[in-house]
Amino acid sequence: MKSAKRSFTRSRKAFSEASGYFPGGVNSPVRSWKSVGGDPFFVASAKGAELVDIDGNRYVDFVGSWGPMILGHCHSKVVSAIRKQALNGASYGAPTELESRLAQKVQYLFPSLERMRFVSSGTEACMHAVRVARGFTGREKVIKFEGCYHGASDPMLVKAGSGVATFGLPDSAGVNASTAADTLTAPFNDLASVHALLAANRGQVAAIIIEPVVGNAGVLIPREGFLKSLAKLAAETGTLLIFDEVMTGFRLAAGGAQELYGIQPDMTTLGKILGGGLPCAAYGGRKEIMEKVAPLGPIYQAGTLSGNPLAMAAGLATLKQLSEPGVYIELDKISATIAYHIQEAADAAGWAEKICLNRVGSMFTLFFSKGPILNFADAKNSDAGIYAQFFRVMLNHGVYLPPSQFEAAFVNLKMDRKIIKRVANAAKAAFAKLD
Ligand code: KE4
Repeated sequence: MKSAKRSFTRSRKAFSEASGYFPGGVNSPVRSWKSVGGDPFFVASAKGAELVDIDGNRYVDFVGSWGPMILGHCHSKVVSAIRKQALNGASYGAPTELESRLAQKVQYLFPSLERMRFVSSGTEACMHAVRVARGFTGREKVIKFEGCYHGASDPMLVKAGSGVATFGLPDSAGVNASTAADTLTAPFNDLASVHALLAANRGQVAAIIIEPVVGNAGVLIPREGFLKSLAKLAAETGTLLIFDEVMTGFRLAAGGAQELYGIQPDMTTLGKILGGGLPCAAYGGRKEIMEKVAPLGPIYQAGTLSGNPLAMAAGLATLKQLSEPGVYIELDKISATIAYHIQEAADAAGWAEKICLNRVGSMFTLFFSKGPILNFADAKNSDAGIYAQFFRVMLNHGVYLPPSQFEAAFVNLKMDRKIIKRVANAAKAAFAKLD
């Protein structure tokens, strides 16, 4: 199927102008398309499953603002909720009942969140959750997993040092070695390495923070029993377990990965879908932990726009739609059908043995590497160059995949049969073109 010739003239012009304001012309690095090459398109509008760029090109959107747009873009109920609240004011910096209404919904879906705080980004949520864990336990170290991303706060921008007992190393310029030293890193799905880190740092680890299903290495799926054993190990060592569900919350199930895998973490972070596309995130956990947070306790955390009324209204409208019966069955059906067509296109073009598609519910990653892909080291063996080629051809056929091999693609409820057919045809054309 031939792809219509696409023009990117206006986007190119906009990108060059933006480069005069923002580093790399963008307000978040992954939007620059650096890892797939070429200049990013600039968006004019979005509706349902589609984005339209400023040159008038339409795309089936598998990025969905990196997760929030699970209902599809411009859902009428979300738009009217935002519009209605906007007429009553955008922000007050004072308590509103809207915050309690959203918290009530969140607590119903995530019973582990006995107390919570709304903040404005997943970075803030994870940063504060780690500080609260340290303040509550009086311990200084934190364990994270290679390939997991918990936002851009210093303690989280750390990569594995060599060997078990050695310290974390900064994963970004500007992160002090002394800060990085307190963040230890283990391979995902590797319980023995967590055991070893805890043994080598006995009584010093405040928390283990994990994406229960990883989205930021591409999708990595927890081995059977891994999360349960991790929770047991954390409890046995007085280490708090923090589920970073910024991406998986309200995505994998109404109650996120903790509902799907039946695990009660000590603390949870949420974001993305929680705000229905507006800036909203949350952190929280057991009452005895959260009662250490100011103004009740000595751990400080604050935010001008925390619990912003517009975001509360958008979040409430979004979660209301997600509470409809059968929504997650429908999402999984759409996602499974899309995955089937991608796999079928790969098989038909002789790529069956050279790809691995990791999927949990409505998030998936197509790795250009033979599976299984169980951790970040496996993921890094993928051919990012071929992924970039695949991305480009799919784009020219009107399908916008994440512009990085190490991101998750997100399915939304507006991906109907016509949309799925477009994706299937684009995948056939793309695999046929790969060298
Ligand atoms: P934000 O600060 O970007 O709202 O959230 C940070 C964060 C925390 N935890 C998880 C599991 C996350 O996925 C994220 C953010 N995800 C990336 C996409 N992989 C956001 C996109 C971007 O950085 O532009």
